[in-house]
Amino acid sequence: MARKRLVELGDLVAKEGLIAHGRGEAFDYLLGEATCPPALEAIKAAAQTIREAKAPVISVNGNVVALAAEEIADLSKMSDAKVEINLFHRTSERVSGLFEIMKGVGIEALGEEVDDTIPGLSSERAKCCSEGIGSADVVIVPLEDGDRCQALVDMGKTVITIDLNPLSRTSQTAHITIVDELTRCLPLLIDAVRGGVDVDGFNNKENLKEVLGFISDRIKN
Ligand code: PTJ
Repeated sequence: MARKRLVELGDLVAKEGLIAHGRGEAFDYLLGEATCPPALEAIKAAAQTIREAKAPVISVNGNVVALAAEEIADLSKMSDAKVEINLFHRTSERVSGLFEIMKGVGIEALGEEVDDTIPGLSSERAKCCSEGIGSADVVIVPLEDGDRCQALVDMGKTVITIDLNPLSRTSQTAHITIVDELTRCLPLLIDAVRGGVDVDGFNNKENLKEVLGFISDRIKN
């Protein structure tokens, strides 16, 4: 995975973001550093949900911008989804630096000026934009373990996450969890949005069980 890029961006990536990356790598070893079959199903379900969304928003933090600004831009353009910067360790310097990186790949991200709040959160992640996350019907929340996913679900939004840890709070509370590495998964997700394949009856809890079964079989064999 692209550790170098996370370090290169200096303070634009939170120090905790480097720890987050290490957690991800540990799970990626367990997965065999490849997209597992249940993740391919989750990608199809996510693509269908994104295609059918009326106001989709991709929420990005420091790690996501560092690792995948271009792929996020491609997904945004392909699906007409807005991009909003939402940070746990929010500072105006980090928000404007990440905003500039997204601008460099052709995306005018939201999140610099916030005028709305996600109810029930005490962290900086509660801050959002009414024209972005505030009014979204589908929110894509990659690479985040926290209580924001449940808060977004409580607001009636459909949440899609991409997280290597199938047991994280976000993985467990999202409607669709893609257990895969962000930069490996995004090109597949973009292709799936473009391709228009539909899925019959996706069940996230069952999919997560399949991922855990996949990991367990790999460990045993
Ligand atoms: O930029 P900020 O200020 O918003 O800070 C970002 C933090 C560090 C707070 C955010 O990334 C976070 O919530 O970190 P956590 O709590 O460690 O959760 C990150 C989750 O993403 C963990 O479950 C990791 O396993 C997972 N993860 C890490 N790297 C990747 C990943 N999942 C997919 N692809 C990765 N490259």
